[in-house]
Amino acid sequence: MTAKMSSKELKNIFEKYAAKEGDPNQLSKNELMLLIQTEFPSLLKGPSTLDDLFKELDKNGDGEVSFEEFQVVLNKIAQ
Ligand SMILES: [Ca+2]
Ligand SMILES: [Ca+2]
Repeated sequence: MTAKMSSKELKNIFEKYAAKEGDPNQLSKNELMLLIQTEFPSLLKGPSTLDDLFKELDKNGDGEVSFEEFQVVLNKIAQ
């Protein structure tokens, strides 16, 4: 059901949510939660929780997700 999404479309979504609070180029956990719940709710079905997803995406462990880190989601929704 998920249409293939380009990196550009993903960037638009990222920027929309990343700008809600704090650094506009980084997703906080709150912002990620909103984004996933609204745009990709299917990612939270099954065993992975938002906490798991956030930890997985935040590769450098700074507590926020940059667009570079966020792009991993593209592979997930393509599955
Ligand atoms: Ca932000
Ligand atoms: Ca990070």
